[in-house]
Amino acid sequence: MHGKVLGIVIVIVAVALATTAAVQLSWSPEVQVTDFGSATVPRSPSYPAELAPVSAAAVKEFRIPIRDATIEVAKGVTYTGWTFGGSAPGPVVRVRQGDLVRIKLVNEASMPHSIDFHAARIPMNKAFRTILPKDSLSFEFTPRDPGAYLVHCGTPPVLLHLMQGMYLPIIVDPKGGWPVKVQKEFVIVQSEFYVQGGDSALPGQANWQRALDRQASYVVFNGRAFQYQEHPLHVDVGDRVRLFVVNAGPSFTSDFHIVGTVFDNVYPDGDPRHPLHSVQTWGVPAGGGAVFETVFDRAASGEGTYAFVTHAFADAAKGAVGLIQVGAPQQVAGMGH
Ligand SMILES: [Cu+2]
Repeated sequence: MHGKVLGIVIVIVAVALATTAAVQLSWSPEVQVTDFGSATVPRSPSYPAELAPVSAAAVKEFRIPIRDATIEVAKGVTYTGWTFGGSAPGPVVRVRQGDLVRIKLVNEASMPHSIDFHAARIPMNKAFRTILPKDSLSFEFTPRDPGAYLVHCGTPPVLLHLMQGMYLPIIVDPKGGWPVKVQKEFVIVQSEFYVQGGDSALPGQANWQRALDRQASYVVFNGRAFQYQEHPLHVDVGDRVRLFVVNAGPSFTSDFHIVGTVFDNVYPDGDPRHPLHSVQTWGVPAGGGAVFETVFDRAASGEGTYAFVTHAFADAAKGAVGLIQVGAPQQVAGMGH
């Protein structure tokens, strides 16, 4: 009798242990490690605006090297910049609300820098402090707020570090995913460059006075003037599209608009809990972000060419304009915008 009871207890305990082990195994957080030093953003033919879905790993680690780099800010115009990972903007950080995000910042450049994550709620003296060349800094945070956020160097003068190219976007997907299913997602980072001309003492370097005066040389999407006019984004007829627009500034607002359609949804700052509907143009402030959704319906905004712009047209004229090609339209050239 006793032996039988003991045997049953042992079996129950064994089953319980096995179940616990299996549960722990399936619940152990997968860690995704991304090194922005080895995965440099390809610049040719254009900064890759199309996004891959967020990974399911509950822990996401990013090694972000700070590097001096010569960047092309307009066709044939090079600029002596400072970057996260070798490009301006740097690579996209994409995570989910509730993930554990681990950052390792490594200063491989020639002067002190830092990193400021707008999506993080964390003491700035701890995570965003300036580190010297050859130094590194590690910190972690759990993003609580979904959206499209700016990441940038916050070392004074911040205007200088921003105009040099030190920014990248972070996208925080809502915990349960986005409420609207889309076929394609793109990231667009607007920024300005202030460049000393070929006749100056330091061609291709920062023009501090122009930056103070807000006299931008170029206003760009994803780091280079007019790149998506030459190399349009492509979607299929009928696609729903989500655009994550982040404005690095340093000083201008982006009046984001797509010529030929209306946004079904705009989420200011990118939080789907506060949607706006049927929006023509939405302002994204310097240091801000927003999420835009629209559909290229066959019956309405169907096959054809569409321009995305900042509707502040002095800035669009300096490079902040690109094209979306829907389907295979006859003509891409000859747009009025
Ligand atoms: Cu910096």
